[in-house]
Amino acid sequence: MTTVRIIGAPTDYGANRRGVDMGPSAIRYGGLADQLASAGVGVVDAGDLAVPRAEERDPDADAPSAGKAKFLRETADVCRRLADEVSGTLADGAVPLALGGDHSIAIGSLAGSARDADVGAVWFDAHADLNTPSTTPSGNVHGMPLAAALGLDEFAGSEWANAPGLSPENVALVGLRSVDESEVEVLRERGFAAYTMSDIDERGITEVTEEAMATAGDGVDGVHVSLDLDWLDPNEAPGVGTPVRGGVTYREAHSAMEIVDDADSLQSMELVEVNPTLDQHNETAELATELAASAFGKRVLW
Ligand code: 6HN
Ligand code: MN
Ligand code: MN
Ligand code: MN
Repeated sequence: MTTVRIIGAPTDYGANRRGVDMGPSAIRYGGLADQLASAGVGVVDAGDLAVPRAEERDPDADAPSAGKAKFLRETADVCRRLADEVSGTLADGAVPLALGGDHSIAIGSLAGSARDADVGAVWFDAHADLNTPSTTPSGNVHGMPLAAALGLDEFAGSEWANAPGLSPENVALVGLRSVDESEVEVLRERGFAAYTMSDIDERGITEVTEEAMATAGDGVDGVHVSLDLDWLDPNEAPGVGTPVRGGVTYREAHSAMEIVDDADSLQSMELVEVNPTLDQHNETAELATELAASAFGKRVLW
C-alpha cells in the first residue's frame, strides 16, 4: 500500500497577501487525512515545519544580492528543510505531500524530490512561476519557484534552489492564463510544454493532462505534481491570493487529478496558495483535499 506523508510548510514569505501561512491548518481541518484514507492510501502526518513570522524578519535583508526578491533568505531556510523532509520521505518509501503556504515552497519540494532521482514536473497553475529576482514585477518569490528549480538567471548554480534531477524537457505547465512578458520569453526560448486555458478549451482537459503527464514522465523516475489552487476558476476556489478569472472547473480539476493517478508516475506533490482569510467556509481547502484524493486514486467505483 502506498503511504502518503503530509508535510506542512506554513509560509507567506513569497506572497503579498497575508494569511496563506494558515493553509496547512485549513487543509487538514478540511479533511485531508480522511480524504486520502478514502483513496486507499496510508497516511502519516509529519506536522509543520517551524516558520518564523514574517513580521519579525526584514524582507530586504539579502538585498542587493537577492535582486527584487523579498524574504529570499527566509524562503531558502524553509526550502532547505522541506527538501530534506521530502527526500527523507522518499528514502523511506513513502510519497511526500507538501502543504503550503505560498508557492515558493515548491522550490524545496522539487529540490528534495529531484535530489536522488530524475524527475519531471507538472505545474497546474494560472501562472507560469518563471520569474527571477531581476524579472519579477512584484518581488514575490511565489512567482519564481519553477525558475529557481531550473536554475534560471540569478538562480544559476544556487545550492538550495536548484533541483538537480529536474530536466527542462520534462516540465509541463497546465492552465496558463496570466503570464508576464518575461515569462513568455522563457517559455518560448526553453520550449517547455505549456498548455493555456485556450488549449484546454480546444482539446479538452483529458487530452491535455494526458499529454502533460506523458511529457513530464518520459524517461524519468517519477513526476512531481504542483497544484496551485488558483489553477481553478475563482468561482470554485475563492480562497487564493492571486485569483484569475477563466480557470478550470470543479469537474475538469478532478478529471485532471484522476489522470495524474492513471499515469502511475506520481512521486511527490504539493497543494499551495490556499488562503483561509480569503476563503468562503473553508471551501478552497476542502477542494484541495478532494483533488489530492483523486490524484492518489480515489474513485466513485472501483
Ligand atoms: N502564484 N507573475 C506574478 C508575479 O508576481 O510574479 C504572479 C505570480 C503568482 C504566483 O500564484 O503562485
Ligand atoms: Mn498561481
Ligand atoms: Mn503558482
Ligand atoms: Mn493509483
